[in-house]
Amino acid sequence: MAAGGRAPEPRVLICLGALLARWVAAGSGAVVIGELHEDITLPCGNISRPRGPVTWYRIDSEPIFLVSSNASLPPREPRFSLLNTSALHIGMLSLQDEGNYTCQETLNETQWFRVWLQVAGGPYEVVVNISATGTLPNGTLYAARGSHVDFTCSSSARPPPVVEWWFQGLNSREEYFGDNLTVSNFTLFLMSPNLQGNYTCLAKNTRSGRQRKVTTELLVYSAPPSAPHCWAETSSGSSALQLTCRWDGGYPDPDYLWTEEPEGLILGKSKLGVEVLNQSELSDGKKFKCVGSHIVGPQSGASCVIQISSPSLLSDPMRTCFLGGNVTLTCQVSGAYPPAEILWLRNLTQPKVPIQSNSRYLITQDGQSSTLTILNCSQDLDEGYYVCRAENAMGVREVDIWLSVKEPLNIGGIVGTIVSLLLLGLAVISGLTLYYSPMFCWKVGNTFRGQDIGDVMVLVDSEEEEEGEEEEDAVEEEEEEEEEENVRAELPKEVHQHGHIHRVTALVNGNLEQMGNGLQDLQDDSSEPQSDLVQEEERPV
Ligand SMILES: *[C@@H]1O[C@H](CO)[C@@H](O)[C@H](O)[C@H]1NC(C)=O
Ligand SMILES: *[C@@H]1O[C@H](CO)[C@@H](O)[C@H](O)[C@H]1NC(C)=O
Ligand SMILES: *[C@@H]1O[C@H](CO)[C@@H](O)[C@H](O)[C@H]1NC(C)=O
Ligand SMILES: *[C@@H]1O[C@H](CO)[C@@H](O)[C@H](O)[C@H]1NC(C)=O
Ligand SMILES: *[C@@H]1O[C@H](CO)[C@@H](O)[C@H](O)[C@H]1NC(C)=O
Ligand SMILES: *[C@@H]1O[C@H](CO)[C@@H](O)[C@H](O)[C@H]1NC(C)=O
Ligand SMILES: *[C@@H]1O[C@H](CO)[C@@H](O)[C@H](O)[C@H]1NC(C)=O
Ligand SMILES: *[C@@H]1O[C@H](CO)[C@@H](O)[C@H](O)[C@H]1NC(C)=O
Ligand SMILES: *[C@@H]1O[C@H](CO)[C@@H](O)[C@H](O)[C@H]1NC(C)=O
Ligand SMILES: *[C@@H]1O[C@H](CO)[C@@H](O)[C@H](O)[C@H]1NC(C)=O
Ligand SMILES: *[C@@H]1O[C@H](CO)[C@@H](O)[C@H](O)[C@H]1NC(C)=O
Ligand SMILES: *[C@H]1O[C@H](CO)[C@@H](O)[C@H](O)[C@H]1NC(C)=O
Repeated sequence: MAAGGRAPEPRVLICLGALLARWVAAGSGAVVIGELHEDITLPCGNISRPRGPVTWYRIDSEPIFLVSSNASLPPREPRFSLLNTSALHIGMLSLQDEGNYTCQETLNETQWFRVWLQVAGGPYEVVVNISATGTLPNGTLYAARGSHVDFTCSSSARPPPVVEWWFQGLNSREEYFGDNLTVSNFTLFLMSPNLQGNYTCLAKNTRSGRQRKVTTELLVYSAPPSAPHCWAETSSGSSALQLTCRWDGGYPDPDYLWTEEPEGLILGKSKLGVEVLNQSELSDGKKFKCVGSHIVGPQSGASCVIQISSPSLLSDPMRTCFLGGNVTLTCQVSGAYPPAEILWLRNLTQPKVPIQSNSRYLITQDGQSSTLTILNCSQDLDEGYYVCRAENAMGVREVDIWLSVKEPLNIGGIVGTIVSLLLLGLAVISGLTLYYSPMFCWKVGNTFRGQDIGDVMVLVDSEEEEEGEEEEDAVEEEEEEEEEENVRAELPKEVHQHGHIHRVTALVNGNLEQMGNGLQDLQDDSSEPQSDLVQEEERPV
């Protein structure tokens, strides 16, 4: 078939060659871009008038006949055909089809039209590699905050494609990422939350304008910056204990695991970090550990431990109030975890009802220390037992405090102080004299005793009303306690008490604390402040 068709070629081609030279010099001609493996149609000029006979050639080193409107000349290959009697249609473009083509139209005179066919391919597969920290189960990538991430993107195309990266963060417009990227690889150092978003690698065929892109979502995760902290609290309205663990500041939220120590018994695993234990699961001194784990945090997680314990109470066993005065009872809770609720109760007609702050009572609490101030003490109403009660999920403790109400003494604190100071001076002098000349002093002492000062009352009172007013009947000691460093003023007053005769000795060195202890020694057999562990009742003298 080809032999018949190609017979006229040499002749035609000679003049074709001459025409081409002219025509190429003129520089006219259209460019048509075809897509690899697809069909393409090359027009023979852009004339819309009725066409004359048309013949198509390919211009290589020498022109090659392709197809003609003369039906007696068969096309070179079945891929070539004439469309609308003038245009060249090529099926299944291959790279070899790229080149210059020309069509010859014969009317009154022969016309030539040149077409430059360019073949474009791709971009084909876009290969993206983001060297992030890891991949989530759903395929999303994540990187740790502060880490550095490499982005590479490659694709192939004919001609070689332009490859560029685009970035879209949350609620922001897509931006060209790094507008100086001549290469498709780049690295982001120090990933930060605002770099979280969708990264798109776009490969573009410069010839065909075809694009292909791959979008990858990259999350920027960060572990909480500080250690977790945990605490226990009594659930409101119930006796259950709520354990809470917080490890904030990370993204996403961490997971929490509560275990009972030291066995490591698992209580629960959650995103909330809260576990509720009912009272049957609790015992004094038990330890619980919370381990927070974060996807980009330390491998072993971060933990905190709490130990629950029942309250202990510390309080003065007894207090005294002047009639019409005020007195403050203090109750100190220690060792309670979770913190105890502290209540004051009056062991009288309504033993179960807690005392509320009102015009007569003032309750203040500072941390685990509570004070009850009784205003305007009255003997009938206020004297008696007060109960301080501390309760947490681990247990309840109570301590009784005895309040006695007394008539106020008439001597003011200033007078007392002055007298005390005078006596102190006197005592020092006496002491010195005694030291240097005991005999002389003995005489002086006798003289002194002879004088009528029996009704001088020594008070070391004033600042601490509760101790001062008790010394009158309480500061009594056996006379000869040599090791005591206190300087004493001996008073000749003899007091009958408990059926014994005591010499009243007033301590005048101002050591109130020591004196206070001495007082208590005498008042009762217990010199310690009463604690909840001391079960026996303190009774007033
Ligand atoms: C078609 O081609 C044949 C063979 O080359 C030729 O003899 C004939 O004259 C042509 N017809 C026209 C109309 O050009
Ligand atoms: C072929 O001709 C028809 C009618 O003349 C026209 O509609 C069509 O667009 C033409 N096709 C090409 C490829 O030029
Ligand atoms: C096609 O012709 C143009 C000039 O018009 C030339 O620059 C180009 O290289 C030619 N293409 C081929 C494949 O020969
Ligand atoms: C071609 O010839 C026809 C008559 O045969 C004439 O009418 C027409 O103008 C001519 N065209 C050109 C471009 O010379
Ligand atoms: C991605 O890049 C990293 C290093 O840059 C390399 O270790 C890894 O094998 C690459 N992954 C793929 C799928 O090419
Ligand atoms: C994958 O999971 C992460 C975390 O659960 C989520 O933030 C992200 O939106 C998910 N991505 C897709 C594509 O579902
Ligand atoms: C970009 O990364 C790819 C894949 O890792 C690599 O083949 C290519 O050479 C890199 N290009 C440049 C310019 O670094
Ligand atoms: C842009 O890239 C070129 C070559 O990669 C480099 O020489 C030039 O310094 C870069 N400019 C900026 C502003 O980064
Ligand atoms: C990233 O793309 C996914 C899927 O198109 C979309 O759900 C997500 O919201 C995008 N993320 C951002 C930060 O735009
Ligand atoms: C008792 O306390 C109340 C209220 O603080 C105060 O007004 C009152 O003066 C106090 N009474 C005495 C005797 O200190
Ligand atoms: C009240 O006090 C008495 C004895 O002082 C004691 O036996 C009793 O348990 C107390 N009641 C309360 C509720 O504290
Ligand atoms: C096609 O026609 C237009 C006007 O119709 C003309 O400007 C142009 O030069 C013609 N040739 C080509 C190759 O487009």
